[in-house]
Amino acid sequence: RIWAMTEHYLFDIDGTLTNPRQKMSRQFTKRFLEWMDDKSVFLVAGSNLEKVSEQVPPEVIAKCEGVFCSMGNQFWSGKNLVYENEWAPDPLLIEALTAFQMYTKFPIPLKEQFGRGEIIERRPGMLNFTTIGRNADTRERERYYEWDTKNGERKNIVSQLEKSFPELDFRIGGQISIDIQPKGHNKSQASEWIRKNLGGRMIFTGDSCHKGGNDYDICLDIKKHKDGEFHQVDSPEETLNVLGI
Ligand code: M1P
Repeated sequence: RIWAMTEHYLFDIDGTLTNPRQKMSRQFTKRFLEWMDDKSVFLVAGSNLEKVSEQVPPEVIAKCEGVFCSMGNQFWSGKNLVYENEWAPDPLLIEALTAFQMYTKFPIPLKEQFGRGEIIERRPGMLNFTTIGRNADTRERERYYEWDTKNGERKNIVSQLEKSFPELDFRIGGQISIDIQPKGHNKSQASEWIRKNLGGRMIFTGDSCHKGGNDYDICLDIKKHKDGEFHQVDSPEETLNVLGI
């Protein structure tokens, strides 16, 4: 089926098909599943397959032609692992990230200082870093996001790290974290793979298409090759509007 398609729809997940780190809503799932009939659909996630499977219902994943995970560093077609990139981060990077976490100015109440989970999540070909811990709940995520928007912690961390590690890409993806990977190993790996292996037009939808966002590189790649279009959205509801459903 996939080979006969001339148009491929590519979607980011958090903030595009679901609210950040939440499950796809029932209403969204129903409308999206109907729309997917006879379309070639790919997911292009910043997070790993485990998280994608927590958020996206199995019936939606089953209807996709493929799932690019971990910023396009791993690609699944059904149960087949098509490719996976490996990367061993420099210990100096880990040290630098640990220091940023120690000196964060984000106010965390004393009683909440433990149990927020790891600050560095290693994924195939990349890592994800957050000063507040990956287990932060929705309320804390929102509190951090608001604080970070005003205080620019993540932007500041990125600009310092870019100077020390010019061989790496640092992208602000969701509400609390930064995706880090070797230069070029970003979401544009998905559009490159489709171009090389399938051809046709690509229509990408994501919530972080601005410069520095983790959807930026795939948008730039499609623009450069003039083989598709992209849509910046701010919520799953806006995605439905873009699709006209
Ligand atoms: O898909 C967008 C981002 O979602 C999460 O970001 P955050 O935890 O900051 O909201 C992460 O999985 C991140 O890797 C991903 O890019």
